[in-house]
Amino acid sequence: MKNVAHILLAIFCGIVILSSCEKMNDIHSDFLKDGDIIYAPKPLLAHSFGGKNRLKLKYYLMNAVNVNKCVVEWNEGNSSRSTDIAPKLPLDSLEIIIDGLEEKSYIFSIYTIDTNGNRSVKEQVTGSAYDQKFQSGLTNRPFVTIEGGGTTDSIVVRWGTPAGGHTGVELTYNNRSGEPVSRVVLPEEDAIVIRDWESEGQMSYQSYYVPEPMAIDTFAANAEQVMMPMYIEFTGTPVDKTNWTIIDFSAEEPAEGAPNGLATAAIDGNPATFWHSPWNGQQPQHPHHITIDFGAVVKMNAFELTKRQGKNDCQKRFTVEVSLDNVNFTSLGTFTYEQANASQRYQTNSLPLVRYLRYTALEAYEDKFYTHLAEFSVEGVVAEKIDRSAWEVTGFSTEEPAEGAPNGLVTAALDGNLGTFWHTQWNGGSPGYPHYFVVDMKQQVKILAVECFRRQGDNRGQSKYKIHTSNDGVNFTDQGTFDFNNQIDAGQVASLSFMPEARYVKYEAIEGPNNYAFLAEFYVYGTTEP
Ligand SMILES: [Ca+2]
Ligand SMILES: [Ca+2]
Repeated sequence: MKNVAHILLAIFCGIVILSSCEKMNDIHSDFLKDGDIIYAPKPLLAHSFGGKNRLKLKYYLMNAVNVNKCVVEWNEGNSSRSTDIAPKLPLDSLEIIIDGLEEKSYIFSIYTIDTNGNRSVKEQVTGSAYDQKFQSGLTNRPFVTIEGGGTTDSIVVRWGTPAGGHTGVELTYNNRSGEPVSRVVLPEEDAIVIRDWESEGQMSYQSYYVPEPMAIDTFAANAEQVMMPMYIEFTGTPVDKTNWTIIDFSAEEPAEGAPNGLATAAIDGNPATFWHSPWNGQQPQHPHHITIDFGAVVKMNAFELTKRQGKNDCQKRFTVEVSLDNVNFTSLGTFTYEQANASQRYQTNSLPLVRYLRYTALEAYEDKFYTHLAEFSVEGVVAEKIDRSAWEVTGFSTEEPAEGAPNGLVTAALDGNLGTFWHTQWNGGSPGYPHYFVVDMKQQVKILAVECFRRQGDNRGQSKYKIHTSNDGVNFTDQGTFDFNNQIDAGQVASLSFMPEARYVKYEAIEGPNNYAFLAEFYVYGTTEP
């Protein structure tokens, strides 16, 4: 648009200049009354638009009576092209494509010829044609991540900052019916949501560029491939709120008569009661927040808000952040509530494992300073901490009871006592990584997560581990590699993307600052319901 505006402005200026030129031409004509040389109207405001082995020249003609040809010369006059034209009066814009050009810059001379054979003065313009040299410098817009994949319906593909001249990324992948799908990510978008994809299929992506802002051709970087995540059917159900507690809130207002107004009224399961931020006396502005402790770890696939009944000045924009430790929160995004809806459900783009959830109202309808909310609800699967009493250790790399059993034994990582730990051998030999143990849980568990505690107060242990699962104790499937912060005592929960159903779990420490590994406690979270 900007360029169009520029050109229009240029034409306008051109016309102004031209009008004064016309007067000059009149004087000129007087001089040439006896007719030595008569010039045809000169091409004006010539522009070049680059392309692939070609370019487009655009120019204007004013009052070009009798003009019927345009000639373009380049390569110092060694190449030329003549075109028949019939310019409209009084002003016309004309275009000519010059093709068959090798990749370089050119100087073009453009002139017209009229029906009497009079030529115009030449207009010069520079332009470039592009080919392999430009093409070979192109790289794809950086692909950052694919998030999600355990949900029934969506993943988010994120993209880095595009290089100059980028016009979009084209994605192609198959949907679950095996049909090819093509999507475009525009330069101003940094993420795209995909809702139907073939499990572990290939996605091909290719970035497009123009060599100059108004180029007539687009060039593509070489296509690259990335594997799409597994598609997993995940059916969450409404999570029971009986054990939920509000552990933090910005403020509440019981002036209408508690429980109304209290933060707890937003999770009491009763749509008729509501949390309300203060309005009686103090009138704090947005944001307003509540933090909920589910009292359990939940694999969450959706959440739902119910507005205060019968009110139109409800929440308009809000954020939801989730956490496993009430310290580190991850944002699920900023959402909009449709004013007309009594309640509204939002599906998450990934399946976060959540113990603590912070809801923050950012803005209300009708520009109200306050917020109110009847209910916050969640859908997902509650991950129970699997009972370890029947567990049996069926294998391990090494263990080291030299500090006095049970310390050092694998079973010390499963005894519920943070003071005891499994330790790999250090007495009479200190084998290096990897170190592992295998437990038989004695039942089928759909595993959602594991939780590990380091040997308390000791930062010399492993910093990375893998989880493998098996149904027969022989054939194991790699469920991923996880970072482990060996600087903290607190439990660290790692979510398993693919939610395997398994009886055997293998913990494998793969990296650390020393040869040995140790672990105070190891828990599995999941569900044993079919
Ligand atoms: Ca309520
Ligand atoms: Ca222990």
